[in-house]
Amino acid sequence: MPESKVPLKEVSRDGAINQMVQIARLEGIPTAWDRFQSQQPQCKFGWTGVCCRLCHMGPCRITPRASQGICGANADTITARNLLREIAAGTAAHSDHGRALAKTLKLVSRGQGGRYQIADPERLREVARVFEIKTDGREDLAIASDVADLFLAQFSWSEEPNSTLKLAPKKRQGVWKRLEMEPEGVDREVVELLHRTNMGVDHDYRHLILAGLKCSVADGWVGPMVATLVSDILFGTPKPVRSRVNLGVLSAEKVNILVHGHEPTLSEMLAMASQDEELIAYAREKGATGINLAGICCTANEILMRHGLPIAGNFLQQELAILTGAVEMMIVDVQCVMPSLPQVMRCFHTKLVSTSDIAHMHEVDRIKFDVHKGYQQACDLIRAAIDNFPNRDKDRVRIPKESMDIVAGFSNETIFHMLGGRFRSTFRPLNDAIIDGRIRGVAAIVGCTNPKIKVDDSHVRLAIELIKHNVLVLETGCAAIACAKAGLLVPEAALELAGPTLREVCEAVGIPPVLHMGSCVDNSRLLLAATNILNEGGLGQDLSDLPAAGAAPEWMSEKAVAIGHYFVASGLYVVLGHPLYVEGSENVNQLLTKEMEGITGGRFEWEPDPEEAARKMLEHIEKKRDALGINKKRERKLYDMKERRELE
Ligand code: CUV
Ligand code: SF4
Repeated sequence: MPESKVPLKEVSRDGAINQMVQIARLEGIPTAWDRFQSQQPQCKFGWTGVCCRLCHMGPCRITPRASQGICGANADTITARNLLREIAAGTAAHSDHGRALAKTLKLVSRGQGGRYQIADPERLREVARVFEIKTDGREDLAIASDVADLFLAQFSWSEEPNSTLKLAPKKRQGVWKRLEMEPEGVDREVVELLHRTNMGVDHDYRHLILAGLKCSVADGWVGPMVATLVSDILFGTPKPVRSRVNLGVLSAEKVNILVHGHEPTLSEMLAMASQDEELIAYAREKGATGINLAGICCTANEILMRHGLPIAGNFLQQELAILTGAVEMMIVDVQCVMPSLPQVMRCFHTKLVSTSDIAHMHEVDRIKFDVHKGYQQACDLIRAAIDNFPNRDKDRVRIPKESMDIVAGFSNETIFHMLGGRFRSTFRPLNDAIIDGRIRGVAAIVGCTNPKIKVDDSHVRLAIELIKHNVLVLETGCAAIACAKAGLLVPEAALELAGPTLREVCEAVGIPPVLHMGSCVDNSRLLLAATNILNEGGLGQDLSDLPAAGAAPEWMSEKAVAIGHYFVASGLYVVLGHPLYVEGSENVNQLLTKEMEGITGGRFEWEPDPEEAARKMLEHIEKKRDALGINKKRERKLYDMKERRELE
């Protein structure tokens, strides 16, 4: 169990965060770090996963003098069951997001989508073809209707494994079949986990963990996959865009509106409405110079990728954004929205509006979002935000100066295009670079920020260490925002930090060494990127053969638990910056961190030190390179690697 250290002054490597936390303390407005402190010491039983309250004979906990709960469940059963419930919750969250988008696509196909339309017909047809939906001679809307039906059918039970699994490499599909790990509907898998973990059902920790992995496959390869594909169809497939990131993007003169949460549906309309001439004129009437729409967390990533709109911050900056005193309105929907926001809001003029039927906050305004009226609702919200501008107390505005350039929007389609150059779309140059060792491998850094860790610090140090050793880094979610704030997502600056051969490749193609691939649901893009590399040839048959590794150094969400599991179920090596709540069971811990490699080909590792995490990921990557035989011809280079390590 790691010690929870309480950072007081330097809670983050980001100066904007430190500055705002100090201001909050001076003004007596509590933030996550203060509450973190008042939670110390955090419950040891919770930390190690051995507290059970699955039935009302309990709550029970495993202690040196009580090795079983009242029903006889031991530490293995209890930690495994608790873990499964986290996976189920994370999967449920992602899948609701995917389903909401598929429903919107269905409405659009019926002509009931209001201002929503098929923004990327080419992507629609490409997706339809993958799923053997007829496209020739058919209207976009007819195709969209079939695609939406197919996607909506992925959630409920079907007799067949989920259709979207076929996006995975053939060999991996075979592994899932052999392990009986093919999901048959996302809802079904979530329900089954809840059933299995109900008092008195599944008690074998191995059997439980494998079920958890099956559900996680329904997460990664189904729910978020649907979310990403439909977002691309409805809102456009991301292309590289330049923008800015950090609290400094807030404007002292403009009406600041923040979107925060996850579903991109309403934020798309807000992005459109924020350009409306009439509304901009209205903002001027109220004394502002314009409208500044920016984002927090994953909604931010969505509007950044597709509209180049700025990002105000990642997860732990949500309270701090309001604390700048410059935010007229924060519009939230679902997931990662802290319940503390109304309390911070009340200290300022900021209006908080919740927009999801399933996410209310006490005494907070809400609207009932309606796809059909989406654009009108967006206009109304912006108007209300403008009306709030005169209430801003200019003397209490303190916007940190920090803001950084960022290039984002690296969808697979874009990477194909950039790598292939003018003549054809292909991943070949990337594979060649990996095979000849100029790029050692590919690493994904994903996930949240967490007050247990100096905010952003592990993300940034891990990324720097990896690119220094010629590993191409792919990022999503708050990890991408963290590295963006540190300047790693601008080609120029970051290339200085990259190893010489990675730099050479990136310069030739014109990409940064750290690629922003989107929001958390876009971790599906990471799975597809890995699959594309594999399909390009020369690097094995299965995802577990790839010189690749994943990490979530500062994660906090149950969604991250599900994500970690689907990476492992896909055969990948995943390093978490702090362990899952399983350390109370030696067996479960061993299964996840050691034995799993012999089952799915992937496994977990817990490693709080980012440089050490990088070293372990590199070691894994070199191990895979050795197994592929691509290190043989390069004895000299391999020797250099070893030599370098010895020197360190
Ligand atoms: Ni969905 S899940 S804190 S916003 S990455 Fe950010 Fe990303 Fe974690 Fe949440
Ligand atoms: Fe205790 Fe067993 Fe009930 Fe859990 S399920 S609370 S261990 S009696």
